Amino acid sequence: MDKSYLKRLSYLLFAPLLFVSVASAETGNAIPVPHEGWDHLWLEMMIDIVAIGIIFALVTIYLLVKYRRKNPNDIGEAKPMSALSVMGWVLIPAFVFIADDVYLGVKNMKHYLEFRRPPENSYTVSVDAYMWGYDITYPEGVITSNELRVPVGRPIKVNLTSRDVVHTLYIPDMRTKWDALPGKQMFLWFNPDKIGEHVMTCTEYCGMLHSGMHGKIIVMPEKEFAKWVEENKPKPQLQEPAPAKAPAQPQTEVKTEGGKI
Ligand SMILES: [Cu+2]
Repeated sequence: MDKSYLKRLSYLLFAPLLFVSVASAETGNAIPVPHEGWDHLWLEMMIDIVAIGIIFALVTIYLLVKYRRKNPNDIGEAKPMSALSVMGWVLIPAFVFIADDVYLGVKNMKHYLEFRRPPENSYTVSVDAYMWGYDITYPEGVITSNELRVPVGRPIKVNLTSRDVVHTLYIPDMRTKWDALPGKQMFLWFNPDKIGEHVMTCTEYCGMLHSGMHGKIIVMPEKEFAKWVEENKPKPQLQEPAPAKAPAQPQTEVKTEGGKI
């Protein structure tokens, strides 16, 4: 086979791999927003599938029309193909699929690694799942049930466990979900980048009232959140003053009828 053809084919095969590595390079130190990344990846996947589907459909339609039987007596004849055209027909379509899969797979892995690596300045809360709700403990000592309040723009790490059976903490708007297992500490994190409310819910069937096991996440401006924490954190107990010690009595002599004791 012509060597220059093979050389050109190898460029064609490896160029997208270079593109993949550039696409997956880190883009700076900004805190990632995983839910935007997942949405972007989903959109890209849909566009790729549609584009590839249209290209393949057009080629198929073209071949069907070009090689259709034009009169009832036509008998098809198989024209021998050159080795080059056989390789082209096999390798090019396969390569289009594989290159796209590799590209999407690398981006998927990048988002997954972000999703499992909470940023260092995360605000950390503990969530205890139980039949059928969530208890949330904040680092300042505030405890809430089925309502997680968080400051906007700060990554939130959730330490997750369960008191009884297997549950899940699923936050659809944040594109994140993890199991809460009894006796085990799990975690997830998300970046609430806009003020608003979001649903959190259990997606692991956990008994009679599983469908009622949900709550909300309230993303608040930072100052309002700090005020809320201040108002709700446990107040230090006022200690009653210790009773003053009775002054030492001067020793007196007790006299009895019989004289001194
Ligand atoms: Cu549950």
